[in-house]
Amino acid sequence: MLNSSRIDVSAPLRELAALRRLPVGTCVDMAALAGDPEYAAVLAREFDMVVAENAFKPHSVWMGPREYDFSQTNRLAEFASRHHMTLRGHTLLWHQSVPKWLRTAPVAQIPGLVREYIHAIVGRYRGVITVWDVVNEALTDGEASGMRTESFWYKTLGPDYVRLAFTWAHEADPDVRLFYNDYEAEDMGAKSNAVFGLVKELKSLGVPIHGVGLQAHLINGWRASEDNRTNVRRIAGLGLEWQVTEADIRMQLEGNPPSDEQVEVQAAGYRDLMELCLTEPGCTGFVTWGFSDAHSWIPGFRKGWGAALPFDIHFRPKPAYLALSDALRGC
Ligand code: 9MR
Repeated sequence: MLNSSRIDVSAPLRELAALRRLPVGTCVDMAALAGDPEYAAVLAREFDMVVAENAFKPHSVWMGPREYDFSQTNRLAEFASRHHMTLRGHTLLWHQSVPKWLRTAPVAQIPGLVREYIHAIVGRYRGVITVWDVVNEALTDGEASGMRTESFWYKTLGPDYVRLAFTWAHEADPDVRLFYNDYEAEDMGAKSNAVFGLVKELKSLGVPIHGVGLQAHLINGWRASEDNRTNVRRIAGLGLEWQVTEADIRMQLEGNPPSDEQVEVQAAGYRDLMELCLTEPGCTGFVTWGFSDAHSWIPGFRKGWGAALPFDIHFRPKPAYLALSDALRGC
């Protein structure tokens, strides 16, 4: 399928990206990092920024009141430091990551506990984590996109919880850059309007917010459009940064290997996404949600879909990798 002689890995993405002053990152599966030396080697070779796929989420760290398990987070921080990588923090408050024990805590205690937790984890990685996704996916899908009122955080901390979370994170580390992160907000539309409205309001209230994470979980065939440009320009127009935070481009496989055509179409999508970041104002990072098709959330969550990442299951670079590399080289 691949003509590997076309693919030049002599200049890893992180070297090319450094010349463009763009951090290039990926999420890390801690089990793969511990168990697969090839995974660790490709990760260290290609990327200069890492984010934990799951290890920094509250349900992984927050074991009880004032009880934190930093063993995995420390491992990732050590790996990042050893390989001269920066670390993104993902995430402080997400409706899908609520520690079980917290659900039965007295409601009156929850704001205090959350403030303590945010102080503990942000404080612990002060000066190490450069960007935090403070709040993840607070907004609903569909035409009437608005706050997820069913979220545990909304219900226990109140409608103002996004502002509170940013304020608490800033108290713990006044230098770390604080992001709001969401999916399907790359285009112009109801969801991205809601994201824009939320961050604009936070900015106008003087809340310490520095950027917007656009996850970019995309479907094969996606190409950048004028809408994407309009959308990121309006974010940058608020004086905010934006980053591509969870890029992958999934394709429908139904048990078959991807066709040559599918991987070429995918490469064009990756190239467009990187070019969007390189050519529009405000983009300060490009992160993929994994790098090898051997370790990706897609097949487990979207039956029949996969092959969403720039390396195949054997860690061989795909045309998508070459496309990212070409975009970074400006050719
Ligand atoms: O890829 C992650 C998967 O391994 C986890 O089981 C899941 C739930 O914690 O989260 C996935 O990552 C999500 C990310 O944290 C937020 N945006 C959507 C990502 C894919 O579902």
